[in-house]
Amino acid sequence: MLLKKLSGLLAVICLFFTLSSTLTVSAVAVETAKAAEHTVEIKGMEFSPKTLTIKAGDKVKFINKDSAPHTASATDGRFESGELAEGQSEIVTFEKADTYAYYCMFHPSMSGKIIVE
Ligand SMILES: [Cu+2]
Repeated sequence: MLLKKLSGLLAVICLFFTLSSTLTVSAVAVETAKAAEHTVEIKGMEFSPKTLTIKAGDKVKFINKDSAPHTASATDGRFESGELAEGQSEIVTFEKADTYAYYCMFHPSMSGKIIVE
């Protein structure tokens, strides 16, 4: 009788540990799959960092910290921030691995690159 009770308790404990380890594993998987968000500052008529390497699916936030308006515009048109006044930002998601060159429409000598791996 006692043995029966004990084995029942043991089964419950085993089930608990199985469930909790499963939950832990899935939580880690979700964490890893979560896309990262990076920031490119537009400051002093430059994109910083000028070259940024990210993973496919990651987001990049372009934020203008100059008093002059700027844009982050892909040279081939694949993304476009639109005009960003001081303090404004635009978030772009990069789904496909490739190299994306961009510049500022108002100041074409300002250029940068996003490398998506
Ligand atoms: Cu500009």
